Amino acid sequence: MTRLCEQDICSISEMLKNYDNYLLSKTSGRLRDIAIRASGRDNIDTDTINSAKKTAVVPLTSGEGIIRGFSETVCSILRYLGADAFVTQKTDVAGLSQAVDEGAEVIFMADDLTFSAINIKSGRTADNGEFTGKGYCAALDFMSGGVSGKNALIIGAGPVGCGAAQFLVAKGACVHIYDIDMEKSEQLKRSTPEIVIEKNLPDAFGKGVELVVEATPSKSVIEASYLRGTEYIAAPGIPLGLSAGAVNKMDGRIIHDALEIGVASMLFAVI
Ligand code: 2YC
Repeated sequence: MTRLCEQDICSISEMLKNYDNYLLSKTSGRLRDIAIRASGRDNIDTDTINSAKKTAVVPLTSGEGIIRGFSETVCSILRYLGADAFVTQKTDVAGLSQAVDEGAEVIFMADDLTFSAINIKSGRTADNGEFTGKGYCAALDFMSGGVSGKNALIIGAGPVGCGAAQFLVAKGACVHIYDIDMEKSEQLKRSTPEIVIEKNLPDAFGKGVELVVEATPSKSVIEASYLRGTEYIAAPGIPLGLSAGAVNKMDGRIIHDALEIGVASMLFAVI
C-alpha cells in the first residue's frame, strides 16, 4: 500500500466542489452518487443517507506517524458529504476515547497498514482498499453507462483490485485479472471463480478490453501502445499508473484521485 504524502492531499479540501463537478461531467454521477452505488446499499433510505452522522477522524501516531493534513482532509471530505465530522484533538487511544465521549457514531482512522471506518453503533466496518476498488468501479459504472456485459481488466490483485473484482462481477462484467505475482491472481480466483487470469499484460489488452482498473503502486504500468483510446480507465493506484503517452491518448477518460472516492465510499458503506 502506498503511503500518501502531504503533497498528494494538500489541495483536496479546497478543490472538493470542483472535483465533484468534474466527476459529474466525466461520469454523470456526483461523488455522493458514486459512493452510494459503491456501498452496495442503493436501497438505503434517504433519512439514513441524509442524517448528519457524528463522525470522528482520529489521528494515529504509530509506525511512520501522522501525515500532515491527512485527518483534516478526510474530515473535509466527510463534511462535504453531509457528515457531522471532526478531528479529535487527542491521538491514538486517547483520541478514540475522546471520539466516543463526544458522541461519535462513526470513526475513521488509519495506521501504516490499514485505513478503516467503523460504525460503533451498528458494528459496520469498511476498509479503504476494498471500498476504493468498489468506488472506482461504481464511477466506471456511471461513466460507461453500465459495466454489465463489458470486458474489464483489473491490474493488481491487492485489496483495491479485489474490491474492484467483487463489484464488477456482482454487476455482470466479464472480469480479467493481471498481477505481476501470479499467486495473488490465483488467490483472487479462488474467492471469485468467475474471473479470468491473465499472464501477460499486452496480450490481456489485446482481447478487446473496455474497462480498465489500474490498482498497483507502480508508475507507467499502462503504455500508450496497449490502448485504443476508447476504454474507460479507473486508476486508484498511487502514483498514477499510466505513462504520459497513455494519459494523452486517453484524452481525459481517466478517473484518478488520492482519497476522495475511497473515503466517500467508506462513509456510505458504514452509515
Ligand atoms: O495521520 C495519520 O493518522 C496517519 N497514521 C495516516 C497514515 C495513512 C497511511 N496510509 C496511506 O497513506 C494511504 C491510505 C490512505 C490508503 C492507501 N495508502
